[in-house]
Amino acid sequence: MKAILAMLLLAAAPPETKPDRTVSIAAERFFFSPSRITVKQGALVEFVLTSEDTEHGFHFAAASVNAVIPQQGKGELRVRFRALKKGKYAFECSRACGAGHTMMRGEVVVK
Ligand SMILES: [Cu+2]
Repeated sequence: MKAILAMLLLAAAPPETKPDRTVSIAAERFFFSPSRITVKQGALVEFVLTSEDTEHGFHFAAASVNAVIPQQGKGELRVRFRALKKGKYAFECSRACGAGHTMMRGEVVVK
């Protein structure tokens, strides 16, 4: 199963447009790898999130996204945004995945 979400850091990104940058992110108890992603201001970015174990969540408030990363082998979550504003934007796991769940976070840096 493949989920594609189009969303924004202020501006919507049409799903048919080819992203400027694609970043693969692995989720695993209890971290994202990489957990810090630097992107250029103005870039259309696509994250491809997969799990190395159980189901996780991907809550990225700046882009109004909160979606499920399927468990290992069950697919991926694709998330798109246009990085319009410079700054640091946090994301975190939003599915209770165990003892270290609240530590499972990262950030997007727009430069
Ligand atoms: Cu979690």
